[in-house]
Amino acid sequence: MTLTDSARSETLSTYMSTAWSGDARYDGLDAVIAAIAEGAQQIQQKVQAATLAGVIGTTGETNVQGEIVQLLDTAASDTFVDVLSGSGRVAAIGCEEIEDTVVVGDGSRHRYIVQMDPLDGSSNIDVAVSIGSIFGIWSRRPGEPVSDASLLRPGKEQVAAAYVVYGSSAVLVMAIENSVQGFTLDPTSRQFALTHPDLRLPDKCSYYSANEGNFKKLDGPTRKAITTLRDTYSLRYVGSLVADFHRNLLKGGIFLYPGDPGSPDGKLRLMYEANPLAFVVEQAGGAASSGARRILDIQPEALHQRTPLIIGNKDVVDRTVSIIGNG
Ligand code: AFP
Repeated sequence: MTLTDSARSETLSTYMSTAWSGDARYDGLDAVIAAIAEGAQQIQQKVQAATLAGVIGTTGETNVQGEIVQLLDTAASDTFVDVLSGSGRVAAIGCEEIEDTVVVGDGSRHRYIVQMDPLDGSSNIDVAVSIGSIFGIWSRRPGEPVSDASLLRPGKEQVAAAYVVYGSSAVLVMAIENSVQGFTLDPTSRQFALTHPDLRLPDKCSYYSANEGNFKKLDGPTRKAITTLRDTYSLRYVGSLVADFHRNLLKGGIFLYPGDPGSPDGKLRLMYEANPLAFVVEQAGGAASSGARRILDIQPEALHQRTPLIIGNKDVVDRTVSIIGNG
């Protein structure tokens, strides 16, 4: 992609000051996104200096998902809770690392509910592989007091979603209705510059991303779906959802983490991983399904629930879902 000078000189702050200016649906959203950008900068510095800064390793605890907590998981969770609370616009936060709802504020300016995976792919931290952060953003229902129930909203009600990849560069991708924009952190100015304006999935799907090591555990139809993809596309699998998703968004591809008879709901979290990325992919022209239904239509029953996820180019997602469903 060749960038014009005007695109490159646009920063996240200048973009937000004009992109939805005057649109009441997004009142105060700029403060929430700016908080995410601030937190992402802090995490990017910690990720780059991880070994040197002594943040590699585990806390010795397991999280609510039963997974080993890395030191950087805790640092990222604390950082994003801090900056989002400081934005003055967030009413409550749901976080993969925190069992209960974090209630931030109940005032009329506290308009947004944020659900986040503060550090996705954390088992990749100590091997210097890309990791990320993911955020789904809902408008609080007018007049509704903040409670656990305020967070159990289907993904289709999100007003925005964002993710950050901490890779060879730090990239923040933000979506609102019909618009997906990518910004790269300029290490000199410490600003996010608009480097990927108006992102759309390429028409051609190039890659499939799945944990092939799980193949033997899968049921027959899902195996058939995987072998069909294997026959057609190149395999790319990082093992950090954000990194796999970001590559497929830019290059064209499908990511799948299906359920299997032992874990019918798969591994990934509906509220922190599937919903935000499903929102992004749909605004970019793609699709996301659990295999049984559109991800964004699922009515959540619990904050930490899991879902199978099939996400990427719409035609390939539809074909894969039909093989899994009909097999
Ligand atoms: P970790 O945070 O434990 O590294 O898990 C990452 C993740 O939730 C997601 O980012 C990956 O796509 C997926 O799990 C990888 O899972 P497998 O290691 O089972 O392939």
